[in-house]
Amino acid sequence: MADQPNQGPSRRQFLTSAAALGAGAGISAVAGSASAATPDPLITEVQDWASGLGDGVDASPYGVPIQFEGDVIRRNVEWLTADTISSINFTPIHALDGTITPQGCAFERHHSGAIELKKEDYRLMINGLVDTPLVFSYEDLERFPRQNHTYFLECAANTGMEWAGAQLNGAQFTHGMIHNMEYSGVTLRTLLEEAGLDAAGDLKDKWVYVEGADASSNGRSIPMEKALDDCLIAFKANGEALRMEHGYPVRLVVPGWEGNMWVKWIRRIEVMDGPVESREETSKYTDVLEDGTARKWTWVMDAKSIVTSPSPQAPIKHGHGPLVITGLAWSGHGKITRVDVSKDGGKTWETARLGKEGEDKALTRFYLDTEWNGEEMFLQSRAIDETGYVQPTKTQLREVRGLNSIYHNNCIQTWWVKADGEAENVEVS
Ligand SMILES: Nc1nc2c(c(=O)[nH]1)N[C@H]1C(S)=C(S)[C@@H](COP(=O)(O)O)O[C@H]1N2
Ligand SMILES: [Mo]
Repeated sequence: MADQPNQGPSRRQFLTSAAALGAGAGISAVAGSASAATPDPLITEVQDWASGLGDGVDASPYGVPIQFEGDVIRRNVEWLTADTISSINFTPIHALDGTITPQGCAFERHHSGAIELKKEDYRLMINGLVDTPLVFSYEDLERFPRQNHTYFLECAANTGMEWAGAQLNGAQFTHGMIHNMEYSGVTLRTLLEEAGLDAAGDLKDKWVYVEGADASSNGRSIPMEKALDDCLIAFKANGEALRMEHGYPVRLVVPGWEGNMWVKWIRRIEVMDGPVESREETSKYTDVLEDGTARKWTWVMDAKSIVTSPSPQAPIKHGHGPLVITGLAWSGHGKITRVDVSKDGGKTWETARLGKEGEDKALTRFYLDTEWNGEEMFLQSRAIDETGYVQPTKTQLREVRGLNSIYHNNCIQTWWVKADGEAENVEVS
């Protein structure tokens, strides 16, 4: 990883000159629109908020973002689905920074709506090829040793509308079927071992079938190796109870694997001799290739990245000079080790700075601290993970997959940033 390659002399120079001009005038002087000779009333005059009292501590039960951030919300695309019950909305990734997605704006995907399930009414059953079939209450689950892990969840359909051409104008819509949370829960291994796996015999070819308590049940088969590796039965996300829409009170976490397998309101885990081949792993969540045959068991989300700002919903509004280009990268195969950014549609690349070291199967924030003087850019980012895998171009992906796919589109995205700072979703060839 390159260490701050773009914190060059120009930025330091800017900071020094801003200080010399005096507070307040400095920032706008950089944009070339004001000088120290024009006093800024926000600096020179006492403001309302400093001459009276603010609000008292809030008597309402739970805090919400300040009103000025009211547009940082999940949004849906109305024409995408017939109704909002079996539907999806999108995380406002264009407006977030860092890596953690607050639950309140983390995208939701339901096949039969989000259900209200009380902790007291919650049961989790483990049956099938185990020594002792068990039923756990929520309180039972809380008595097993817990762990904390941060993982991304990406719906396999993320970017699925972009196969045939540039379609949706905004990172929220092209790449917003993703969130990244810190989960607290019990490992699936702990619970399977509690039920006893001896009855299953040789575990090598065994599977678990997991299903939810909602009407869709969203049943999926997971190979035993993954079930025993890093899956979590999670109760909390980002420190607090799961929101209803994310599976309250308990959901399955399947790190690095497609979001569909992260069963919400999880009610049953059956140890089996083979996969069920359920709807969600046959007619859905398989990838039809050019010749009409379908890839199945495409569980892992390959390395991918997106520039979140500037982007169509986050145009450049300030003047020329310093510009922070930022975005997110992730890989279901492990850690992100490098992210490159191109301003010319992939002809030349610069290595971005990672906000912090890449984490296993979690979002990584990248920054390219640069200068922009109104020139057009064809902005792209490309992620590289610890296996050495490099995120493919759209052309490379189409060569292998054709145009019949919906799921697992991890191609490089292009934003055309124009002279006025506005950005548009485009394809470059
Ligand atoms: N029980 C149940 N689990 C489910 C689903 C569902 O409809 N029912 N949807 C799946 C799909 S397709 C995805 S992408 C993720 C979405 O999780 P989220 O709503 O927390 O973002 O949940 C998965 N788990
Ligand atoms: Mo999904």
